[in-house]
Amino acid sequence: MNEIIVLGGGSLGLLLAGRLKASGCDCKLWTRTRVQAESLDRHGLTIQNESGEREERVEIQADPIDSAVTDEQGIVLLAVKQTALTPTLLARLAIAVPIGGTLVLLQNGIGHRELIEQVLPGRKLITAITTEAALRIDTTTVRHTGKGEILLEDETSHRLQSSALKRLLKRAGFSVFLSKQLEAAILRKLLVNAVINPLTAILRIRNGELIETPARLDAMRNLFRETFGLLSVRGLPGDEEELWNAVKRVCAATSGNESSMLQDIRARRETEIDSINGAIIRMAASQGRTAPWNEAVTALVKAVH
Ligand code: KPL
Repeated sequence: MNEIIVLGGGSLGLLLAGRLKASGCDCKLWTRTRVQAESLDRHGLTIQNESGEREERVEIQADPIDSAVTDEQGIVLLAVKQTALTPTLLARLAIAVPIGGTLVLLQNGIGHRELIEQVLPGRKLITAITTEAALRIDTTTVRHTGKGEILLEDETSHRLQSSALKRLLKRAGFSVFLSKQLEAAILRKLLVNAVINPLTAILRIRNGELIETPARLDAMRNLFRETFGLLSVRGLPGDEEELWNAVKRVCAATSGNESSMLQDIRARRETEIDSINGAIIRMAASQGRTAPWNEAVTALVKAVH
């Protein structure tokens, strides 16, 4: 039996750990601070439904990452942003997760897998993507603001781990799929995040408000066009019009949500701008091109912070 651990007490971490625990899974949470682990031990973890009217409370074992450790069978879901993958955290993870252990990478953007491969050699890495939406209300409470999907990389050598995790996540109520084409899904999610996140953060609006006026749609279309062009050279499959409609559909489907970047700005946390639009700017440079729209939104997100 694999031990399931969620690293990160942010919105996604609390949601995953809370739902897994509520479904009977023997799941633990590793937090970055001792204070959060103590309040989870004291108050339990509360999951609210979309409107916040109904809530469910679970008891969960929470340990600060500083004193955490698992064995080779452990499956650790890294539910922290790329910005949290600091040398200190990675050094702690190298102690907490032995060679042979499994790490599931749930970060937005690109570039984190290469970093983890380098500093945590010998661990089984499963890249994952999720479109679940959640909002952290406080250190022990999360609201599930939108139902999405979880895609887990289907790699033959880690199939036992990904299938076990898929089964547990499904039992916890998530829609989970194993995918051999994760690279395409990663680039598609990067496109969505590169367009919606910085614009909603700069304008301080909900996702649905981005498609409400022609001027906002115009800015969105320009940023989309530039990003789509660069990502297609990198291997993003799909037709421009089809993907443009898909980005607008995400705004409509998550219309009441604040993007994670806007949530970070409001909470005065570091944003993921460098791993999303920054990654696009670096991709442009590697193609011998520039990315003026991505450069502008990157500068503005940093300026409004
Ligand atoms: O992934 C998201 C995010 O906020 O990071 C979207 C899809 C934009 C939903 O808010």
